[in-house]
Amino acid sequence: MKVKVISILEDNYMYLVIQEETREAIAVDPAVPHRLLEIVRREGVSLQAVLTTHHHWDHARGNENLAKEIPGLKVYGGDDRIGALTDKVSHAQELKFGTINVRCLFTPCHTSGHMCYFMWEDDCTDAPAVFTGDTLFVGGCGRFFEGTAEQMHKNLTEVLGCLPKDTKIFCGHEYTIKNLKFALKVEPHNEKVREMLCWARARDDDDKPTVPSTLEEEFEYNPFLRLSEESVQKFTGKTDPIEVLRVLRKEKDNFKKPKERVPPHALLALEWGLLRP
Ligand code: GBP
Ligand code: ZN
Repeated sequence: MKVKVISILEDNYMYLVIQEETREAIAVDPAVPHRLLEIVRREGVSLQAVLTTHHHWDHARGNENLAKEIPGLKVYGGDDRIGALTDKVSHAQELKFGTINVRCLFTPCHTSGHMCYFMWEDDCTDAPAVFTGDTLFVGGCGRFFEGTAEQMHKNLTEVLGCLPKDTKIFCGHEYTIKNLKFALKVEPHNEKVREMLCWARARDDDDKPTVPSTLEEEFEYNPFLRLSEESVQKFTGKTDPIEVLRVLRKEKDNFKKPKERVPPHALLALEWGLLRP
């Protein structure tokens, strides 16, 4: 099972999962269909199905056009607001595409019908993968547009947090640098956060994605998965994990990169070459 990471729009990802022997493929959140079809053609694969994590336009808006282009295409999702939906799925439902298995994981909160998709291949020792849409990001989590801290807590601890530690995380957006800057504010002494931020900046310089990470890695630097850590509790002033999560999300909603204020005399010194930028 090969996963092609395709960067689209401002900071979204869509994915093409390829079954290498049969050359069959599944798309996740193909919001820019012509780019997907170009890659489908180039790879010489046949598209079997679309999995949609949630109804937001930057994830689901490609479905109608794809369905027109490929008659009979199956479009899976957990929300009636998803365009061209043919098969509504529910929690723990399993789908099979050749040797690829998909377990649908209901993760309501970012939207009330959000689904994540856990995938593994028969007779294959590769690590499994999970497509987390806007529920879990590398270093962060999605906004609570249509749900509560209680729901997100369940999503992060019971649904996603219990997957095998080596599960590869493929999320819906490239927010890693922003997320880790916030993570560093929460845990200024967490060396893993610093290391990861440095790595994410280097990836960005090379125009390379930071996905996939693994669940094991996320537990080391993602504050939203570290609700019982003393440092995270201290930052939020709470100890109950749901309250810790509620405060973390509120803080992240209001988190902006502080403007760099260069005092006027420093600007002059910079201009005269007396200071290094
Ligand atoms: C940024 O950080 O880049 N522009 C800001 C915030 C997912 S996209 C962008 C933002 O709010 N992104 C959403 C999110 O959950 N971010 C996590 C975080 O900020 O920590 N979306 O495109 C968003 O879901 C959308 C589309 C939203 C349609 C509502 C509707 Br309706
Ligand atoms: Zn969204």
